[in-house]
Amino acid sequence: MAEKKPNILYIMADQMAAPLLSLHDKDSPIKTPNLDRLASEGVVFDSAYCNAPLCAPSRFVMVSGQLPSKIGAYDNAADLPADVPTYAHYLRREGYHTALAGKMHFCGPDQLHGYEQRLTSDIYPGDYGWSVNWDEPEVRLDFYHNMSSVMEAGPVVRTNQLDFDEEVIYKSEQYLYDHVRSRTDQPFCLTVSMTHPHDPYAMTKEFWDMYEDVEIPMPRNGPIPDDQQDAHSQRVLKCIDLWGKGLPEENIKNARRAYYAACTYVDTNIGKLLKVLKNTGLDENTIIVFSGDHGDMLGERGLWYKMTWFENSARVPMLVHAPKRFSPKRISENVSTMDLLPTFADMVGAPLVKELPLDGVSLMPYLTGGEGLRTDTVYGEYMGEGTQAPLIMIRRGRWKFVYSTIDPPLLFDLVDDPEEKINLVAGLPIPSATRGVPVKSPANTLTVTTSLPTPNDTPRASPIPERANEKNSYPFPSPFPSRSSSPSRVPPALPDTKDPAKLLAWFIEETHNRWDLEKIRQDVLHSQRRRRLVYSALIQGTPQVWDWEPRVDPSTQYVRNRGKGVLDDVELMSRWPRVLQQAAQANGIQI
Ligand SMILES: [Ca+2]
Repeated sequence: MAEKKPNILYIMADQMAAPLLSLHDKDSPIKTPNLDRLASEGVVFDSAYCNAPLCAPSRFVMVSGQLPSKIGAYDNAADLPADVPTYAHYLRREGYHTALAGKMHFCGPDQLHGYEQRLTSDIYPGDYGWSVNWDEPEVRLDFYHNMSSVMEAGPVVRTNQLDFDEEVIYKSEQYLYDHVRSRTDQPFCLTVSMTHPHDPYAMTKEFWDMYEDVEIPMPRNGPIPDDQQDAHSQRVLKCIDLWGKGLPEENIKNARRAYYAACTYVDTNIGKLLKVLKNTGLDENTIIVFSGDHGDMLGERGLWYKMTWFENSARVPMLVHAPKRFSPKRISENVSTMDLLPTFADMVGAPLVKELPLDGVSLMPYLTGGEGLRTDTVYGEYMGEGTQAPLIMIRRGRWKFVYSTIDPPLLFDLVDDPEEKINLVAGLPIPSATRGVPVKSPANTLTVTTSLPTPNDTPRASPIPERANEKNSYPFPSPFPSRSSSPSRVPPALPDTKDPAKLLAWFIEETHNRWDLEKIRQDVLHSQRRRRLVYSALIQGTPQVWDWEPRVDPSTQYVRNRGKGVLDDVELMSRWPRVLQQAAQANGIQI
């Protein structure tokens, strides 16, 4: 008999910063005993990144294995096309029951993207209302973060997010019970996606009190004066309404304590799922994967939330637990959540369709220690709020390179400077090879010729009094057009140098080979305008609702007179272990 295909339980947290967790930092005060156990028995990726430090774009990349610009994953109202293959499609083709409990932030009419069953609705809107608007970058939209999450941090009885995650975990537990009772011949891939420890920083007293006697450390890098922040961070500070303002230390500590408590809440929920796996026997053949969509600056460098490529914002926890298949180890090379689709496909033996585009690379060589491509490279793209042009990131070996056409580039040596204090290319001239056609500030280069809806036409948008600082825009040259339409997934080898000027030239060369940043910027603008127009129409008249509605058919639940059989049969089928099985086990008989 062929070996049974493994189940996959993929657990996600939202905004969980890898550098803060005890999973990745043994000195962390954050209490996550279940994750710690999984880590000690599993394969831990200590340098795992998201490919877009914002919720929806990161998740779309994660489910599809493709970079944001390939699939239109620009912001938190982007529409992932229904014909983009996801890991759910690949596994479902292989006979898997694919299900999603919790958040994935799909926007648009397809709210499933290959998941056969979605157990809950999403926590965020499924429409285009949160589109970013680069035509009017000075307008601060009402859905942008502000600092109320920090100023109001503390213990609570209940929140919107607790409503959500309690349902997510309950439905996930129930899914596992249902699976073992009615679908044991079919493998499952269940994605459990919690919204914690995402802000607001508010958690129940049960978890808040667990940090009563814990010294809550302040950020390692305190606030940087606004005018000394890098150009992108300056825009983010305006975006989150923190520009020119400070935060009281007490509020920062409360926010961090509540965040720690929320991480423990996530861990406790993971413990609940592990318990069900064990009690049902599903733990024998289930690969557990844990990761997230992005991190949280949580006050580092004076920044909060995400939207930047700094470690706290961009690095995500990642572990794979299947001790019988993959022996415990730590992986220090750079990987990303974009690699999960080919990894899941590898795990279940699903063939990838090689004619289809894919940017991720299977992590199986790291898991098994066997042969295979190890790129040690992460590519990232960010086109959401706080930007006005694509902000790309290349993480390779010890280096992290961040580039856009409107900001001075950043280069950090993560080995010598893990806290990213020194921009090695600050003030260096841009290599001559890149001096092409100068561009004006992106906000000014495009003329809107038709009367497109602006955020003021949509509900609850508000202009901010302070205009974006024109000094934020640098007259850097436009990159050359892409030299290769489909760059190889094998990245170039690192040059044997630590000379910042040489590294800058090398990374800029690769950037221009890999991306046509001006074309991407135009695509982003067009996508934004399309979505603003469609959204402004769909909120008129009878609203068109795309929010997923979990289907519950009461005629198939519990005890009914039709369909499920008589009362005794229903009780028998719903009981686990089954009475006969229990009797056999008690007598040591295999059935
Ligand atoms: Ca998120």
